[in-house]
Amino acid sequence: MRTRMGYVIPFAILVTASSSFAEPAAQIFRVGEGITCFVPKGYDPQKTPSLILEKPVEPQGEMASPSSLQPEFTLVNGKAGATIALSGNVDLYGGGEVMGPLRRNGKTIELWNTDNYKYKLFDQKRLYQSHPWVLGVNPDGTAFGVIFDSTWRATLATEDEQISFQTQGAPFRVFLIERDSPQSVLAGLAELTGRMDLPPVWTLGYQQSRWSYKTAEVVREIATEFRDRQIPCDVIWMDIDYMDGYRVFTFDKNAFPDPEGLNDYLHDNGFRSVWMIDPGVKLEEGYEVYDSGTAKDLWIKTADGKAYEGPVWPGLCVFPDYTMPETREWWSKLYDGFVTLGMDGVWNDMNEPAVFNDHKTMPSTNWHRGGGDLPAGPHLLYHNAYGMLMVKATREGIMAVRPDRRPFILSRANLLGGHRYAAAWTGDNASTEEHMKLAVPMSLTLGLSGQPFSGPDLGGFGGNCTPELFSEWIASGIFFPFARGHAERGTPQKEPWAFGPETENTSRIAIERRYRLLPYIYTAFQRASVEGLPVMQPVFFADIQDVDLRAEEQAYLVGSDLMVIPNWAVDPELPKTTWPSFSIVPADQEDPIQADVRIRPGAIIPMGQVVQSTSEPYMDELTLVVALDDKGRASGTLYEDAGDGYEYREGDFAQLEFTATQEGNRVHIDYKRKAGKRTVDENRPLHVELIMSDGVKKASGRLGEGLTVEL
Ligand code: MIG
Repeated sequence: MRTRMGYVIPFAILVTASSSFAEPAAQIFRVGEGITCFVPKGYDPQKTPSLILEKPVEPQGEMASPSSLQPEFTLVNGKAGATIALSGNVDLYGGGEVMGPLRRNGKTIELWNTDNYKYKLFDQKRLYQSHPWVLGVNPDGTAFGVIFDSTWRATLATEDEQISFQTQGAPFRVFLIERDSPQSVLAGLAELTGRMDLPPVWTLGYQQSRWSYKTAEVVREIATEFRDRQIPCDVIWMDIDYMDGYRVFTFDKNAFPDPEGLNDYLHDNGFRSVWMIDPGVKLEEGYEVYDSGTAKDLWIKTADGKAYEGPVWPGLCVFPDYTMPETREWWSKLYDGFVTLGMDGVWNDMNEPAVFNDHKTMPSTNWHRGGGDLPAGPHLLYHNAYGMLMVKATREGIMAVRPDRRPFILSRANLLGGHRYAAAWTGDNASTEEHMKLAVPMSLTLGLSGQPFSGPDLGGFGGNCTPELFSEWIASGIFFPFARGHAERGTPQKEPWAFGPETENTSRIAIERRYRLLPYIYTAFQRASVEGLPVMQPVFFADIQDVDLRAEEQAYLVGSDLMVIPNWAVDPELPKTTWPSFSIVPADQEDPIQADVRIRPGAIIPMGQVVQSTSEPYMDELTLVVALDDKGRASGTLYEDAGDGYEYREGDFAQLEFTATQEGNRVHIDYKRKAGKRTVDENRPLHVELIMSDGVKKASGRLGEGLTVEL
């Protein structure tokens, strides 16, 4: 450790002559490969605890070689900030859940988790989640990332000349990751903030939600409709109306008299269920959740020490103080007796926390008591971490009840690093073309900010959706990591069949395409869970030196080998090497609304069969889509395991590597196991579809035999 005061201060004084002061870090040390930690004077973990990092960092000596990127720290009236001067043409990304373009140069956002209905409020500068993180990509493809390790309310400005982060709280550390590509910077982000656990495979199927399917009977009808119409679907979602007067962990006795029976019915028909739980607890004596939390004194307090009360759906509510370990433990235990009724997943909504008032949340002066590693502090400090602490406790609760299954939690609010606990949907969008298009950079940016598992309400939440819009949205959005249709109460039905036969047909084809691609998508998730890379990736990842691709935000990649070009894309900027299109299900050729799906030259994409849900075997037959590179070679990976549970951690998985090699007029396809002990059925039928410029060459055989395609 050493200080850098000596030579940086004169510079700092020069550029900030008019403001009070800006100074370099008091301590600078290395914490990983290409990762530097900058600690300002006055940093105190008791004032700015780290909730973003997965675990404390250990100094590993001095910074390797002094970087040109040096944060300068300010502290004005107790409010800490940091700026990093940039030189050269850096393309900036990140900031998590944001409105607007993928490329963030010239943008300012506010980090203050906000219930932002139809993204209309607060000048569109704040949404439901906070990611104090910037990714910078240099013209040559080398890259850097910056974590501003603070949850205090803040503003993040990403200008061409500098990045600045201004908080309303105490000094904080800055982590700088400098590596040779944006992909390796994101791997570095995951080294600091952790990796997403591998989700159960059913969460990668299509999911149907509405606020609300109001009775168990309606839920059964929706499920039946999917099966009757042969539209694949894995999950039906239960929104707040299943509860008794919006009291969390209760059921409306008339509408949902037998939740366990409903779950059984859904399971028998190949569906899973996800049920909503909000943080606000109805203030009502005699209500078990209120009484037990009150007895233990677990509610957030006002500045003068009373339990804070604010209105949400159930009427006046109190709010669990998740900064307290005893609150998290109590909250976790509430899920016992809940998920034991057969809930497969939990949906945590309203956890900004949202309160029905002009500020959309509780006063910043409210008081959290902390405990364990967390100091006591005002809501101004903990607001942005509230959703994350809630879903952490939710996750622990579900795992305690059902340790053999992988939990699934969807959260509206979250914080950088919160992908460790929950997936994200992008809140209350509207059924507009603008929001359909905006969803691409929004989920891409979440992926570039460490959250691999996200997606919008397909078809749009608020307002009416036209048949044309729904068709375009499901056709282009079905390949997002999280693929769920949802709709606001009071809007017309938005299930795939609600718009007439043409839209139903387009929806079915789109959803079938996703199901055929599940082996590839699951492999991409597995890779994300190990390497920390996003599942949905920007097109510029395909060629990080091609600066023409840096702002492309209509087309997107899934994993590194598959590109999706929405039918509505206008002049998308594509890689200079042409990626060939391919057909996923026969019907996609006759439907112009389907997205153009392409494969990277040199890649092999594994596909399965169309099934109605992942509860059916969907990989009994394998199809390999192959595109040779200019050397006549291709390769690809398939990861498979039980699809749920943790036995894969003991080796019950198979990671297969496929290769294609051209020799004269023949292309040989081979496979070998790269890792894992799971038995692979070598008798499994194997089909190859080799995409050549003069058409698709096909061959079939058995997995164990290897195949040769004649050109
Ligand atoms: O104040 O539970 O974003 O998906 O349907 C609205 C009802 C509360 C907001 C969520 C939305 C959900 C709705 N919730």
